[in-house]
Formats: sequence, C-alpha cells, structure tokens
Amino acid sequence: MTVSRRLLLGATGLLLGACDRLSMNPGVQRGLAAAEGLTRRAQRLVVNRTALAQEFPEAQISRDFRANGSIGPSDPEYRALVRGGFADWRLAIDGLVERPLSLSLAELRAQPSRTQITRHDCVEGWSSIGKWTGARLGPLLDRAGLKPEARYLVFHCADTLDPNATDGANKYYESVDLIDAYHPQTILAYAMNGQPLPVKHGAPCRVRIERQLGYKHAKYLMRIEAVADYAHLGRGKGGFWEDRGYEWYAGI
Ligand SMILES: Nc1nc2c(c(=O)[nH]1)N[C@H]1C(S)=C(S)[C@@H](COP(=O)(O)O)O[C@H]1N2
Ligand SMILES: [Mo]
Repeated sequence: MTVSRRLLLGATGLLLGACDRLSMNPGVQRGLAAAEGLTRRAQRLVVNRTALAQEFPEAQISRDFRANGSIGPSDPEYRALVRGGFADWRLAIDGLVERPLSLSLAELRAQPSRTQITRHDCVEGWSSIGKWTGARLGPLLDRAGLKPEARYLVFHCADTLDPNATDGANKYYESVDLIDAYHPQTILAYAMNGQPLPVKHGAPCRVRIERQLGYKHAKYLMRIEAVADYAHLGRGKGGFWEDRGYEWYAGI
C-alpha cells in the first residue's frame, strides 16, 4: 500500500535525521536516548497500523456473540429492505472517486473476499470472537478510483440510533483514514460464522476494521463516501459516538 509505505519512509527519515544531528554532540546521551525512544515509538505506531489483528481457531468462536447498539432498526427504508430480503439493497461507493459504484449483494459476494476469525472489543468492556466473510475494501476502492483529495472514508448507515437528537445527528455513521481502509483485514462483511449476516449484527453488510474498537465497525451499511474532511458531517467529529465524546482514533 502506497500510503503506509510513504509513512514508513517518513518515519525512517525522522530516525536518520535525529540520530545524525544528535551524534554530533557527545554530551547529549539522555537526549539521544529520548530521541531514539520517540522515533522507535513513531515507527512502532506506523508498522503496527498495517500489521494484522490476531486471528483465532474455529474452536474459539463465541457461542453467543453479543449484539450491541442498534439491533433491529425501525427506519422505514431499512424495514422495506428486510421485507424484500435485501434484493433492493445497494451499496454506494461515491464521493471523491473517479467511478462511483452501486453494488447489489450478489455483486458484493462476487468480489475478492477474505474470511477471518477475530475478536471484537467493545469499549463497554466485553469481547466476542466471530468468523467474518466479506469483500475486501481495498480492491473495491481501486475499482472506484480514489481521487487524490480523498483522505477518509465515511460509512453511512441505515439506522437511527438517537431519534431525540434535535440537530439532525440521529443516524449512525463512522469514518476511517486510508490506512485502515486499505488494511488487508478490512472487509465489507456479508457473512458471520458461515451464515448470512443476521439483522442484529448489521444485515446485509457491515464493515470489519479489525485494528479498531467495536464502534468503528459500522453495521447496516448503505453508502461509503470518500471525503477530504468529515467536519461537515453530523456534529463534526467523524462518527456517531465520536460526536458524543469517543476518540476518533480507536486503534487496538
Ligand atoms: N450502524 C450501527 N453500527 C454500529 C453500532 C450501531 O449502533 N449502529 N454500534 C457499534 C458498537 S458500539 C459495537 S460494539 C458494534 C456491535 O456490533 P455487534 O452488534 O455485531 O456486536 O457495532 C458498532 N457499529
Ligand atoms: Mo461498542
């Protein structure tokens, strides 16, 4: 992935730059140690962002994977999709792309896919292990062709989670940067534990972003929008829970 490679080269440059400058002065041993600590931490952060999340054997799949947040959206548009067995569902991939896509569930299932058994960690303090199958997001983004200005992906969902919000920030949404978007384990999951994704877990499709906490894994996906900035959406913090105080970067 070009983004991560560029970042990695940036971190290496930082390391060389800092060492060169400090090694000129023999009296700054502690400063040198601190600088190396910093750059090592910076490198670890960068390298870790593209590393895979741990995967588990079948035997460790949770018998009863918890469901959280919306578990049966009552939004009329979504109810109609459920009644039709999601035959009319389309996933839009648009915004700052050269070739906007509109994919049916069948088309999504025909894309390059990945299956992974991972642990889902919710900030509320529970974890469950599940097996997810879905279309890899990276190849789909390449098909759509991100414009150079695109920096984030916004996941727009079908469910209203806060009907009482008076400022219009009612619906669930999330956003990630392009490192997470192109991570090999980032998939548009349409199956869970070998079955079509159940409604309570986000049918017909939810994103899995395995290096992030649970609230980043948007369920009931309707639209993926490439944007330069997310300040104009919701309350401007990049996600439903971010708008209510959670961290935007929820890396694990
Ligand atoms: N659309 C939507 N996506 C969502 C939520 C939600 O309420 N609506 N809740 C989030 C939270 S906090 C968690 S922990 C997970 C829960 O996913 P699960 O129901 O499959 O366990 O979904 C996340 N994605
Ligand atoms: Mo969560």
